[in-house]
Amino acid sequence: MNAATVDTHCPYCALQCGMGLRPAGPGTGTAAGARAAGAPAAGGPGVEVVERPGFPVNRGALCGKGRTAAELLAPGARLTTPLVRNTDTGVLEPAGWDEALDRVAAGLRRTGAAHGRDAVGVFGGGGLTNEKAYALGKFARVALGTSQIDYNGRFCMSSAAAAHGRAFGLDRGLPFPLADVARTGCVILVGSNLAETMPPALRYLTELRENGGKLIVVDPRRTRTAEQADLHLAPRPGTDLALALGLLHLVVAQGRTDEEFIAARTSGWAEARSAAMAHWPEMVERITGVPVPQLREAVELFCDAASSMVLTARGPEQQAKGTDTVGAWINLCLATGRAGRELSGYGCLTGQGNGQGGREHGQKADQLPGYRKLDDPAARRHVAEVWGVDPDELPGPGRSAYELLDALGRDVRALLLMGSNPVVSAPRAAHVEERIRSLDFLAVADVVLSETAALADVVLPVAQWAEETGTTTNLEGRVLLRRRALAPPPGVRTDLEVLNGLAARLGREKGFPTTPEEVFDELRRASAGGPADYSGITYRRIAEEDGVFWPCPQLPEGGSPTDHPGTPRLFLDRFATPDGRARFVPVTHRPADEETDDAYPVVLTTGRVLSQYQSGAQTRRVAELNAAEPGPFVQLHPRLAERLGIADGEPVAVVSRRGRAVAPARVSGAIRPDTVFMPFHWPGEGRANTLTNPALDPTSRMPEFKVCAVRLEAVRTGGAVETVEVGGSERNPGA
Ligand SMILES: Nc1nc2c(c(=O)[nH]1)N[C@H]1C(S)=C(S)[C@@H](COP(=O)(O)OP(=O)(O)OC[C@H]3O[C@@H](n4cnc5c(=O)[nH]c(N)nc54)[C@H](O)[C@@H]3O)O[C@H]1N2
Ligand SMILES: Nc1nc2c(c(=O)[nH]1)N[C@H]1C(S)=C(S)[C@@H](COP(=O)(O)OP(=O)(O)OC[C@H]3O[C@@H](n4cnc5c(=O)[nH]c(N)nc54)[C@H](O)[C@@H]3O)O[C@H]1N2
Ligand code: SF4
Ligand SMILES: [Mo]
Repeated sequence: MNAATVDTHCPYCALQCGMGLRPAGPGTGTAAGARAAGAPAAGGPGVEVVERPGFPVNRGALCGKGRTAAELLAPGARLTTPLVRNTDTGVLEPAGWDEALDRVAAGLRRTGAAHGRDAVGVFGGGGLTNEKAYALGKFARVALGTSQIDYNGRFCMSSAAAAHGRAFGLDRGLPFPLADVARTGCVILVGSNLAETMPPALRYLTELRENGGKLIVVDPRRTRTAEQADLHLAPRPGTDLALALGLLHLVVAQGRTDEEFIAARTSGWAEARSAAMAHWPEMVERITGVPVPQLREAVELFCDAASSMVLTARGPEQQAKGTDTVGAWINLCLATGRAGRELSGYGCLTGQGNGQGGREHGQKADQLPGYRKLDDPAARRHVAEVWGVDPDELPGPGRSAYELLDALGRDVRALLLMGSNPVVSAPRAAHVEERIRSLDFLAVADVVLSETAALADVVLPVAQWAEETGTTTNLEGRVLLRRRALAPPPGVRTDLEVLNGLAARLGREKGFPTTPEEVFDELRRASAGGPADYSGITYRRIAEEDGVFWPCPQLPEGGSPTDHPGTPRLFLDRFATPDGRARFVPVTHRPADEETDDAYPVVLTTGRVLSQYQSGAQTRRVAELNAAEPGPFVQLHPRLAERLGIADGEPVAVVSRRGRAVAPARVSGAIRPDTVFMPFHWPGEGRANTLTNPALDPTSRMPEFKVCAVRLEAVRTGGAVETVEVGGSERNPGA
């Protein structure tokens, strides 16, 4: 690697793969010249992505998204000037930065003055760096004085976060480095399609099996990940809670609990035990469709291993009972002594680039930096002092993401949005889109003209990952440094500069620095003493140590800031609860918010494909990725397709109580016959979120993205629609 190569990390998912960026001439760079149709080719990206084999998490490997990430840096592929809506013509027109920021400040101020501070909302994203997430939360509470801030991480891992907090007293996605996965004895991977969503991580599962370990995958589809498994359980979507309870029932019935561990390190077992005992294996088979012998086999593999892990992702979490579902999997770990020990434990595979750090530093509705609670008087005092404000000035907790979007145009009448594209990614998206259109004022900071930015009154073009320095915290809780490798094109500013400019216009000249390291140093002080303590972490240390795991407090008196080693493994001595014991939570199965019936006899579940990322705002603009997965589809079983008279590739309409979406059928034996799957990366006719159910988990406020009831209609050429009755009686997948 030559001296000009800058070590940094991928802009996309929570694996935060290490990569290098090397200067490239104009018109060159990764897959240069292959930009999405319609994007003017005005100069190349300036840098190209190269491998960084020394970084331990991905050891040089990158997926196609990471490999092509530099494409969007090209000036012709992204926004390079602010856009302001002409009030006469209704058209977005190029404008100068002063005019754009004046318009945003005026729009936010006007709404606050007319309707109260809480009529102004802020919506953030788990892709924002720690510095940005911190500054955005502070901006909402201090510069706007509003309680109405939340972010897309609510749609992501909030159920696992809530369950973590309840059971362990602390929420860090993985309580151990990812590499530990290769050395444990058995992994149950629940609702994660790692092979497509974090491809370089698949090697740890491969190594696990090479080392003699066992892999169990729980997914209603036989995914590329499930194909690697020793045992694949394919439950009906929305029934993971019953499945986990059924396994725990068998553990107890077979006398495979770890009584010593339960007595020494946990509380609440008696209640959780009796709740689980109500879930007989035969009943669980009826609810989930997973045959009892497979349940028994899973228990054997899990308990026979000397150490084992349960890892969950969005499958079991994005349910209106996601918190209880994760709680049930944690109970299984606790009852078998598979937690708080080397190579054993429960972990959540966090999703977005800064999904972990983004949920720690204050862009969440109920939260202050350092994973502190907004309703805790001591937390308010500490953070108010760092911010130089009166604790009484800080607003209280606000609405959760969907509730905030649902309130737009009514209680919340102006919105500043940074790092999300809810027109595509929010549940019941047609309704959300209508709410966004009804706003008095919308400002969006983005790198491209996303579907949501296209509705804004003002669009602010911001710098991208390679053009600014900042930290992210990956799925392991490892704090990483992304380094600036090149300057943004003229006309582009950073998110921190946007917040600084707006704060100044709102009367806060001070307190919103634009230098990332200055923001990080303030974040360190704000987080000091909190659950996610970053005070001992510095940019220099991160660079020297391949990242630092939080908590990493700054040691007092006599110690130097570099003294604390960071915490790769949590809970080995005690859990983070007041008494140090992990808490069992007694949970029982309940049905999905929307069960199938005669009118809507099929289950719809949703998720991701390898080559597109999230709302697709970025990856749909990268030609190589778009060519690999150009559009939406409906994955359905051959028996279901046959009954509909649908051939592979023909359009099929999916109808739910929220709306109707049309996309080509992808006929495949790799899905249950009672279930269809749609990826959610596209807007328009094939938008999966037109269909999804915004029913919320009572604790985490997570929407039920992973299960709703639909019916299918064959779309005949000529436009005529034929509704075909399809029963939901078949249970066993791919059998
Ligand atoms: N290529 C790509 N990679 C990504 C992303 C992306 O958009 N594209 N996004 C990133 C982000 S933010 C996230 S959150 C992660 C998500 O990563 P994953 O959680 O792996 O992704 P999903 O495809 O949403 O869901 C995983 C699996 O859950 C299954 N599933 C559906 N319903 C159920 C159910 O009821 N129970 C169970 N057990 N399984 C079910 C689906 O069939 C799917 O295979 O990926 C990250 N990485
Ligand atoms: N049906 C269904 N819906 C889902 C899910 C599902 O599984 N099924 N998954 C949910 C999950 S887990 C997630 S995480 C959400 C994600 O969905 P979104 O919140 O829509 O996420 P992205 O598409 O990543 O949107 C990020 C936007 O911010 C821009 N951006 C990127 N970096 C920056 C930056 O540094 N600053 C600024 N200002 N902008 C930036 C991007 O260009 C993009 O327009 O979708 C959720 N929606
Ligand atoms: S796995 Fe995630 S972090 Fe790694 S290259 Fe792909 S998108 Fe980037
Ligand atoms: Mo996510």
